[in-house]
Amino acid sequence: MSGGVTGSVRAVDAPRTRRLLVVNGPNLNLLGTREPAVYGSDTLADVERLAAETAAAAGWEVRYVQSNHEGVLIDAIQEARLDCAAIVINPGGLTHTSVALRDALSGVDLPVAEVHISNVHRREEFRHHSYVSGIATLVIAGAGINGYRYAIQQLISLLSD
Ligand code: CA2
Repeated sequence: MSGGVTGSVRAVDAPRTRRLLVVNGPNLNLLGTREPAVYGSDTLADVERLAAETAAAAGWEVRYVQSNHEGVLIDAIQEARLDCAAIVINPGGLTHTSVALRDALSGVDLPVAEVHISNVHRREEFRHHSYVSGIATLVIAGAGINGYRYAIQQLISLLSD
């Protein structure tokens, strides 16, 4: 036994990486192709470009994942624990249904920004509840794709203090 201090190697010994994971959930690959009145005309590629440019302006980088499969999103979130400092997530419809996604986000112990392109509180009742909001550091809804920009700026600001 070395008798040394034990604990979280990442938190205690490793410098925080300047990388964010940007997660987009089910059906967000369809952005810009349908329902422009609700979600605007920007595509997922536009969202990813905006995220990369916003992060780069502060000297950070982003990794993206979009999937229509809950398990793929959960795997990406778990992996982020190793080399990301925070997570920006638009969980899509899983926002309103998924305890498993919430548990994954909660389990990685990173700051989480929940983003919705539309103002979910002006929409159907079933969109008013989020399983993610209760564990999120911040929540942005109704700012269009600029919500991703604001979320990234705020997370970087929090992590730079
Ligand atoms: O406003 C948001 O960003 C949402 O997270 C989008 C989800 C919806 O279930 C949430 O209540 C609010 C839906 C994503 C589906 O996106 C589409 C985009 C274009 C066409 C069809 C679906």
